[in-house]
Amino acid sequence: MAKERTLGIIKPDAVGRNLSGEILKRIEASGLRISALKLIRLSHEQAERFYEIHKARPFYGSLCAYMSSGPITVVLLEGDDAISRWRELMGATDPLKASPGTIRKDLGVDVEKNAVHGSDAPATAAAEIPFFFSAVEIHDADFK
Ligand code: DAT
Ligand code: MG
Repeated sequence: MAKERTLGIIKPDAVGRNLSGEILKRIEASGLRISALKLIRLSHEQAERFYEIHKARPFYGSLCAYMSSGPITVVLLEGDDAISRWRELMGATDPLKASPGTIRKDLGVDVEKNAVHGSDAPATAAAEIPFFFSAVEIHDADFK
């Protein structure tokens, strides 16, 4: 098992419904470590940059409007196989298709307002983490 870092976002629908604590509780209960955390609001342009990979998809405009519609809680998660473990906690993109007990199944509203984001591979994590966090904002979660 490789120690990995991944980016998590608690999206505007979940922050707006006071679910940041519930989601952070699930993250901590899973054993993943939180090594950076903040509440921010993206501009529309920043959301467009973050989701640039989806530029050609029909939902891109709506996704960027939604992701800049309110504050988000952004976390850097660390642990063995953190990328796939966080994706498993999140569940499938569409809450209707997500497995029971996952965050999206339990807390997502629909395929767009699906409560959380997670990096999908080491290369994406490596690009997404510095989009939100600078070196001084990242802490060693194990205090070593
Ligand atoms: P994921 O967030 O599971 O990695 P993705 O990368 O395919 O999914 O898409 C990014 C986000 O775009 C997703 O969390 C919600 C939105 N999205 C995906 N498919 C959609 C669809 N068919 N209609 C509306 N929004 C969609
Ligand atoms: Mg994705």
